[in-house]
Amino acid sequence: MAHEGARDRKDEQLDRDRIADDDTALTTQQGVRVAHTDDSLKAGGRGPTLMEDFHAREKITHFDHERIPERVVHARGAGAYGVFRAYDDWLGKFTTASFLTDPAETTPVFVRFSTVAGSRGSADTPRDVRGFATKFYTREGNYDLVGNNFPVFFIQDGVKFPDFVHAVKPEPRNEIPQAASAHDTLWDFVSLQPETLHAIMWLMSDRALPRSYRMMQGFGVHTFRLVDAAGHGTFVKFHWKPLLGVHSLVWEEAQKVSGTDPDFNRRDLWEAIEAGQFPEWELGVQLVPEADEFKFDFDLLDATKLIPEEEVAVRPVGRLTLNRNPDNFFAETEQIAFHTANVVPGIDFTNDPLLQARNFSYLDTQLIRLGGPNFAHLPVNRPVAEVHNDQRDGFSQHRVHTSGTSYNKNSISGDAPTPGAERSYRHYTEKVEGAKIRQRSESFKDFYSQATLFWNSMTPVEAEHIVAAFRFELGKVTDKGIRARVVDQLRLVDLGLAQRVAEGVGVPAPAEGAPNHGRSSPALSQLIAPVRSVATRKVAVLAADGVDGSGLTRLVADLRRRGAVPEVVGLTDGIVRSAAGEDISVDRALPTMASVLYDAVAVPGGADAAAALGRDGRALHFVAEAFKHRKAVAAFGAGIDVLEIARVDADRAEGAEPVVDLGVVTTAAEGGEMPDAFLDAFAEAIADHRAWNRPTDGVAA
Ligand code: HDE
Repeated sequence: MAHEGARDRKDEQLDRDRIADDDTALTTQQGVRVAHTDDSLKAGGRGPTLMEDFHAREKITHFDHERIPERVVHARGAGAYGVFRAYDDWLGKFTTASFLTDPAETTPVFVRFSTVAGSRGSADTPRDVRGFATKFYTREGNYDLVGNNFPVFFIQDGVKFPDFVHAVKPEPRNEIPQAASAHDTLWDFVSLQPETLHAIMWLMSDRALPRSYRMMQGFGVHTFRLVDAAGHGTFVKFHWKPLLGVHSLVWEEAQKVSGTDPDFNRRDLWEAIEAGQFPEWELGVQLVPEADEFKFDFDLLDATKLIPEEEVAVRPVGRLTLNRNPDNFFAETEQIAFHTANVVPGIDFTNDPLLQARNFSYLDTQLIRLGGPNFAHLPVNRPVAEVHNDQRDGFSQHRVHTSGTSYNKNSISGDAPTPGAERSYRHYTEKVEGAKIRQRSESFKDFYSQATLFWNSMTPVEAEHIVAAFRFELGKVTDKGIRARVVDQLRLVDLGLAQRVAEGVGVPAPAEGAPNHGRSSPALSQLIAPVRSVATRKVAVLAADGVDGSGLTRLVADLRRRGAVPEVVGLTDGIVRSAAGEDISVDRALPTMASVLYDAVAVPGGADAAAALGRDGRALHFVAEAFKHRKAVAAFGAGIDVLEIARVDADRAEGAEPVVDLGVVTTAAEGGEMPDAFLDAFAEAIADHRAWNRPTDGVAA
């Protein structure tokens, strides 16, 4: 569904394939109208079914063939269309790719977000990397930036990818556990393959539990190359920065969300776009002149390394806005085919061995997934640029080529389609030499420094979460020898980390580790300089009969005005009657919801309502759980009593003057008496995302 004024070129192109079935007659695939589809054709009411029932056979046969292989990794995803626009022509000095340099150009895009390990029907919130794949339908052909929400990967050479994926996927004998890394094979692999450690630090961090696809960064991971008009190259790393900031769930919450709403991230993306709250990211670049290729203490071709932003700043170059949900999940989100080798003039590869393997794998995988070489004809994959070549035939050929030739050179068709036209893609001319050798470069062999850099850059809360994650994951590993080997590796990242993890998983704590280099990169922390915003945050406003209606209405209106998404959660569905006798519609019934599906909770005043909520175990659990997960909690008037019963342990207001303590915001005033400062303070607490200074019993870690 489109929500923005002008339609882009891709949207218009899709009109050719959109089929609306409203007000139509039921037909077979051949267009023959079907009279009746509830009974098969039989010899007598209770007799055998007849072969000649072409409708039943066609219907069932098609159904039998509805499934295609799911992606071998990144099987579960959600996607949306949008647009990309460059801010200015600043990058024009480095690349000829006009979609990155012409601010007058609007480039349609499709973005697919995904988890990696789980199968298509798994939940959205396991501890996992998230895919962030963008197809730019540029005027010069499709450009795919197939990235992740971590800037580094687990392995350095693509030939190890099948090993890594087999290790992280469910165990081969019983296919347990689904969508989880907490099992023996993954950690066995990690303990034996230390190049994984840097990405493993990210995987144990809050980055692996995004609150929303709209609130995570994206990274191209590899070093790519921009190429200017004269053919000169510049190394580039691509970054996506969400305008809403980077925010995560806490682990217990993520686990519970897997049950209460397995579609949590998918739904969130869909609903935000339907509501016109279009998610946005800035595209940023880190540029490195070729002359500086060897200036770093790591190799730019090593995808387990990042360039610290403090060393090379990220320059914003444009903005991505997702503004349209797909019409059909299968046709679009499932059938979209990304490929790292889909590049356009001005963008090229480097010799990163992981990238080189990907340039083979993505085309190969589509052949089995989409059943043949013509998947580029599928509506979602079709470029908006013109396509002409001599490739012919194959399963599901959609094009009716009218040319009398399908080879080059030819004299019959005027040598068309003709290679070498203006703006043809020309590979970057790189001089290479070397012996044919199966060997890892020495420059790739520091596996620990950047894992340490990441660890050193965490705030105490983030570090605590990492320790808890290691303890959880290794705690699920049945082989104690594997646990010990992982701890032994962590010793080389940071001794304190290794000791804290060891203590939790019943293996001897190491006494000595490698010296910590002491360097940090504040940009790696989510909490040092967070983007604070109330926009799109979901707030549960608990209500029961006798609620302070004017206070509730004021609170809800105020949250909406600030861009938040308040929902009145009643003990049952329908309406609640306020103390003054007005009817207030309930948006959600408590038994269908859980605090883990909200960013904050508010308990309005009204003595009878507060008494009813205070007697309801679910309502009390809702409030207590939100408090435990360090979310913003507000109460006014008699609503404060509910906090008391739910054992929300923070100072509470006794008069109208608002009190803010540990992210708990209260005022004793109700209705029109409620001070604006109370509403302001609640909004501030929500914008904080969590009250990190609130003590917890370890559950929020
Ligand atoms: Fe992928 N990856 N990958 N990957 N990857 C696939 O392609 C592969 C890697 C990423 O939403 C597959 O169409 C190899 C890094 C995303 O459709 C497959 C290697 C990064 C998606 C494949 C890597 C990614 C995929 C499975 C090591 C981050 C989902 C289905 C050499 C920069 C795209 C498919 C979507 C999907 C192979 C490593 C990101 C099998 C061989 C590094 C976001 O081709």
